[in-house]
Amino acid sequence: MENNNTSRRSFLANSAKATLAVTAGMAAVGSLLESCSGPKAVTGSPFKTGFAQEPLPYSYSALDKAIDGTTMEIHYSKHAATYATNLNDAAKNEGVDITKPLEDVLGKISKYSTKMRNNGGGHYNHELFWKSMSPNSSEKPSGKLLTALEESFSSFDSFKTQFGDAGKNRFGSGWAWLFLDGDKKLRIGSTPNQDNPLMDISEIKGFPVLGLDVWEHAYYLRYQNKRPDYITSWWKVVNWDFIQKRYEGMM
Ligand code: MN3
Repeated sequence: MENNNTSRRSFLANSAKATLAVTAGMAAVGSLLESCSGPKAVTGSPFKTGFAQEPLPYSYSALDKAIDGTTMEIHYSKHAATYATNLNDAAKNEGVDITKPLEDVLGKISKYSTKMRNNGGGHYNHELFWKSMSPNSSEKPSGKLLTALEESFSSFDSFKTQFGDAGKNRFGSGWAWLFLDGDKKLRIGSTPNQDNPLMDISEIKGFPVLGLDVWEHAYYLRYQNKRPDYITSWWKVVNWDFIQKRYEGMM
């Protein structure tokens, strides 16, 4: 009798364990599916962007080896300035505290208007873009960023090709991105219009390390329809010192 009770108890205990094991297994599959559905968003970035346009860190004509001064002037003082104005207008209408980082809004952009999405993204993307260029480009990163690019994309040249392709293949207007996913892995992707990987509605999610504007307004005066030529020239003015600091600040 005692033996029967013992074996019944042990059967029940084993069934409970089996149920737990199955449940744990399902949870594991669940989290695996979740991780397969796309890169996780990066949280806790030390980088913060304000709502006002910062001064351009060089003259309009300083990047002439890649981008002419007239394009830079129109781009910064008209296109980007308009995004900043419209962003502040949307923030006022939608009760957004502009003393807080813009990143907070972009992370939950689905809760705001299309005006906030287009202009919040437009402002953030351009603020990053201006800083990502310099007349004194080293034309290649070094240190941890170079190592990570080589590990992720097999070589620096291969990274450039893949990033360039993301820009060339973006249909219509948008951006090419090098970004860090939630596992701190470097990835390449692109977004339409003024979306970016910080946005909760974006197909690619993570923290932007380097972004390239492939809207026609960024290159049309000198390059007309030849977006690939613009991208090839653009590498001459990438501010790798800044991009490296950005990358290392996130690691
Ligand atoms: Mn632009």
